[in-house]
Amino acid sequence: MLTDEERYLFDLNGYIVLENVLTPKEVADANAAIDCHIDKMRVRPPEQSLSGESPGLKGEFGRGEMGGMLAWEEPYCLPFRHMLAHPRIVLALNEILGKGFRMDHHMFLLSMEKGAEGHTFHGSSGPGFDPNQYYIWQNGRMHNGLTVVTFQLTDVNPGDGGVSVIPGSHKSNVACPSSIRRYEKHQGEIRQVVCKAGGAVIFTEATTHGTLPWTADHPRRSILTRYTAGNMAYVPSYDIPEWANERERAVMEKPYHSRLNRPFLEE
Ligand SMILES: O=C(O)CCC(=O)C(=O)O
Repeated sequence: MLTDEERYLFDLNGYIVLENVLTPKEVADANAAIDCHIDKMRVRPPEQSLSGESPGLKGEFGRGEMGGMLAWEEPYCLPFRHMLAHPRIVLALNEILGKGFRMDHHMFLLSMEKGAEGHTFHGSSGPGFDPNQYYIWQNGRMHNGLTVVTFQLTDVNPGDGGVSVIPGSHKSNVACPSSIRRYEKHQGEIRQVVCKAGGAVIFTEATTHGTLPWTADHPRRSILTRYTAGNMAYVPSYDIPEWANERERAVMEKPYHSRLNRPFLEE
């Protein structure tokens, strides 16, 4: 369950920030594991730029990306497996997505050094209905499609850049104009999501969101996992890896109806 404040803010804005989800040691362990695998990081080349050549989003180089951490050798995988089905995240997703929610896209690290480019704004709010990415309030509860959980492994302070949203846009009925998606007009409507290391940002993909170029001296390190409701898949589903324990298996189940003995986590 969300707290009353979290439910109100998620419904109002299309995202919430949970503080202190990870302990400082858990953050340090995750960062140390990344440091040990840093050779696997791939910086997006210019031909795969995400800035759309927008002057406000352009950078000197692309963002860094790295996947596969759930399958790293022990102990390096452990901080990430802990994030996958973290009790606090389970509580929140049981309400946002419903019990039996599943990991849809694999977990990955999004890293940005000072000067890294941003990402044009996108999301599935209006005017058509996107059956994979939506926000609906019906029968006294919310229903969401694809939903992102981002653990911050370094501080995201005001003005640093990083993930940014148009609050309330998950309920918009009108397509977001290109000038706003490209951060060329009405920049004041865009809110950079501030969050200390160890906190987690949860947003529905229906919310118009993007990335502002990174300006801080310290790198951005965010662990992104996209979850969806237990009956749904955005990307083709994958086989459950052998290393998964019962808890991890529950969030990696294939998509099917919850009535068919689908496992679910309480917290
Ligand atoms: O900077 C972020 O965390 C947002 C990234 C994003 O929206 C994307 O990769 O599609």
